[in-house]
Amino acid sequence: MAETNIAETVIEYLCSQNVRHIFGVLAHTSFALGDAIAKRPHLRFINSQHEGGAGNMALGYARAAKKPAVCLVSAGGGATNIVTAVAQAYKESVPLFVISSDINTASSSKGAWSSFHGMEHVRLFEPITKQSLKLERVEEIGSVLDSLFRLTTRGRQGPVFLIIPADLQGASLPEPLTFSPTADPAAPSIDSRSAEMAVDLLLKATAPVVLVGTGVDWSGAQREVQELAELLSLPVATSYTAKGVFPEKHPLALGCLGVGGRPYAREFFLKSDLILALGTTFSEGTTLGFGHRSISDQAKIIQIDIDPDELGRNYPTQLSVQADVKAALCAIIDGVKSKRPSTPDAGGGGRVQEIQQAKQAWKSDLDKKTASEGLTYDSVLKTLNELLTGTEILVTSGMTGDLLRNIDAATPIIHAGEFRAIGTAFATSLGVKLGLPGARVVCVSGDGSFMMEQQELATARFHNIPVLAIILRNNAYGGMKRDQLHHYGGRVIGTELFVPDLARLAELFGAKGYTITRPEEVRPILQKSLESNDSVVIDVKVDK
Ligand SMILES: Cc1ncc(C[n+]2csc(CCOP(=O)(O)OP(=O)(O)O)c2C)c(N)n1
Ligand SMILES: [Mg+2]
Repeated sequence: MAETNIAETVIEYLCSQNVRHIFGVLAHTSFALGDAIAKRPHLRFINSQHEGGAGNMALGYARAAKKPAVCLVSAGGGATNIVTAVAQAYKESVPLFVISSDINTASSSKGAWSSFHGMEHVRLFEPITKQSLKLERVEEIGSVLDSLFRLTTRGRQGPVFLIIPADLQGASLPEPLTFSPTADPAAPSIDSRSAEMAVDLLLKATAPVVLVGTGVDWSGAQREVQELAELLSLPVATSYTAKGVFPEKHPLALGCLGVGGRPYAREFFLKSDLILALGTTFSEGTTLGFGHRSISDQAKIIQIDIDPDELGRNYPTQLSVQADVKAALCAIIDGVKSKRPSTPDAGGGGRVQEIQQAKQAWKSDLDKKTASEGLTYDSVLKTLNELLTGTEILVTSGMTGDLLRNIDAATPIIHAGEFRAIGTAFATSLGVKLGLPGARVVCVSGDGSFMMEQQELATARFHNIPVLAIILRNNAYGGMKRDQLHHYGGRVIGTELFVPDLARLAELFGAKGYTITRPEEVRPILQKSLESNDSVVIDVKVDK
């Protein structure tokens, strides 16, 4: 068999795992890896303008395609530039395989101070990855690749980091390794005693509710959540990060709980006597600070999560189940059906009605507010909500995510979650579009956030990745400026911005650009932009 080298082996391994996109920026130290990509036309190398953009694209791609995404960066600044995205992936449990080149072994042995790009890469990535490794010996390559790639999706998902010295990339292997596909392990399910207990608790409760996290999305359990909710008329809220994982137009949907939520979701949770928590961490945002502002101290909790470490971590549970959410729900649904054959729940109509009334009251307050306030975040998002057809994928970042409470999300909204990094939405939306090419992907971003990543318009153009970006411009880090004015004697520092004409900027990058300055322009411009599949940037000059 023909001799091969490490770089070829790495890329061949990725192909064997059905990787089709690699996001990153090349350097001299990674040319051998780049060349191995170049030889495989079915692989797309998406070179971003900054490694942070590549990381965010990979995050979006992994969330949209529901599989690990791969990044390729280079020693020194290339690797440090992707740190924010990797930290976010770690916090939000997104599977990323980050490969970096390292300098030659001989140079790194001289110490970080003496060599180009020298630094302690492995240690830098250790606290923000499931595993951070340097390839030290050629013979290790097969097992290192396979164990790291699998680690991204086993148990609680997350990123891994592998650094390969430039000289080792070219080192030869006497013959190519073969990678046989390994069967994924069966999803851990619920034991019959726990399933029975969950069913009993659900049937005995007088006001049970469901809390859905991103674990439901990853496990593909949306249909099961809906079925159980409908069987027992359970109101369903999601965490902030999982907005849209339970479709928000469903009659039992409460939207998000806590940050980014509508007030009525909290009321249902505070009145509940049982919370069925699915793939969610009871985070600071969801619980409004881990106390009892959104989680009743009277409620019993059934918590189901793939990660045993999460069970009971923030609130004591009545029943903790380490299982895949989908597998567990299937067993619980069967149990409910066998104990309660006369479904659907007779009293359920009442709860639906209660939700609908609360929702209506909230919406009419919003209507009044938006009618009197001119061109605002709320009015733009309200119109966007009316125009969405239910198939679009929305992407946002930072605090802008809180403001999406006006959107009735039909599909999961992809955003920085409670990591809340700004400067991430646009690049993330490009990754989402690559993961779901048939969808209209809509990025909603503040102007300050967009200015941190506007250069990725070049990536969209170069690689022909059309998304719609709606930029809400107030020439400021608006939320922060408001809080400075409020709490610091009216003094403002570092929160006012120069933002160029974004429609013209978009045109320079080959996209369509529109500017909105009056409320009546919002609907027609959003409508035609949603209906097209072009790269579009809309610069909305909000009044406040
Ligand atoms: C990477 C990063 N840097 C800083 C922050 C702190 N921060 C939170 S919101 C924000 C400003 C957001 O401004 P903009 O996108 O214009 O939205 P606006 O508040 O005006 O709606 C900043 C700097 C952050 N969340 N992430
Ligand atoms: Mg702003």
